[in-house]
Amino acid sequence: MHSLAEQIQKQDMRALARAITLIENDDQAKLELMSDIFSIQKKAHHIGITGSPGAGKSSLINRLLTHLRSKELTVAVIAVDPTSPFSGGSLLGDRTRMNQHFLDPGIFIRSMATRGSLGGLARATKDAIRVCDAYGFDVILVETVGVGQSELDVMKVVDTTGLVLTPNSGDVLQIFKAGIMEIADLFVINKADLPGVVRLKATLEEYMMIAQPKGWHPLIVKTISTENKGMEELWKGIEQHQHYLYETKQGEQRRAKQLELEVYELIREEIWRDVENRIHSDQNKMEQLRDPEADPYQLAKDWYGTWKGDS
Ligand SMILES: Nc1nc2c(ncn2[C@@H]2O[C@H](COP(=O)(O)OP(=O)(O)OP(=O)(O)O)[C@@H](O)[C@H]2O)c(=O)[nH]1
Ligand SMILES: [Mg+2]
Repeated sequence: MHSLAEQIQKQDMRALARAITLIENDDQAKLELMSDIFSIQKKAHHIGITGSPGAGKSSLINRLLTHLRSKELTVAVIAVDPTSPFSGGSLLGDRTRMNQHFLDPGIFIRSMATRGSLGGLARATKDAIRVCDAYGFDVILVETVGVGQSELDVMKVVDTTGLVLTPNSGDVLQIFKAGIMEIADLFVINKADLPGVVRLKATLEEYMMIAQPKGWHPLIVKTISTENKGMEELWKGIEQHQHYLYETKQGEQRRAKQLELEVYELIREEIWRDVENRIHSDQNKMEQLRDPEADPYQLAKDWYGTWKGDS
């Protein structure tokens, strides 16, 4: 077994941090590490917390951490930063907000960014979750700003997704348009100390009436992170969803589906690399591409046809 995986299993936090750096950099050593990680038994529930910038995700997670520690649960937090790996902005913010937890051996907090590649962020997050799970945490929380496709993809790798909304922010319309509503298992109305809570709740209920979700009906919970209110309700809601996933076997199905998509994605990338290599190393094809009259449909069809014959 890879020595890093062994150290992780022995709950060496520095090894865990190093492993996540390998994942983040998409280092070659990652493949060996991950194949060992797969053989380690895992048990954690994977929870995503998403929402608009400034909705209070980090503040909420900070309070939830305290709550979970009071129940003697160990927790890993992965804050996914889709922006430049050099900005470090959210890392600093999260560090100050979650500072009090840094010395607690039952808590691991890590910001993560990647340098792109197709679906890179979601895959890196999934692998980071896996190593945290192999370490033995009870709960793994993933924070990401819910604004674009890559963040949406990140939320598809967890078991339960909490969508953080704030009253009177116009969030709902934006989020609705971006197709983020559908991924929510829980709607968390944070900043419930501000006016507009009743209206936001009514809007969400209306949304559910129209959307008519089959099976699980997303719960609505109210929280005030700044006053540490609503954490027990939030955790109960998450547990309820966890219970539902288990009882209905939806959890297994969800993870199987995630795995399937992950395999497709990896195959797609392999094929893509292969295709690019073939084209770039073929003078004749490169020549054809220089013809301004070239028909891209025909070229794609012809080339793909010859390769299909190859295999
Ligand atoms: N009034 C009020 N303010 C809150 C509440 N929760 C968080 N805030 C404030 O909202 C601001 C943003 O909080 P963060 O926790 O950084 O929000 P975030 O969603 O993690 O932000 P990004 O990571 O930048 O997207 C901070 O100034 C918090 O103090 C709340 O329940 N009520
Ligand atoms: Mg944050």
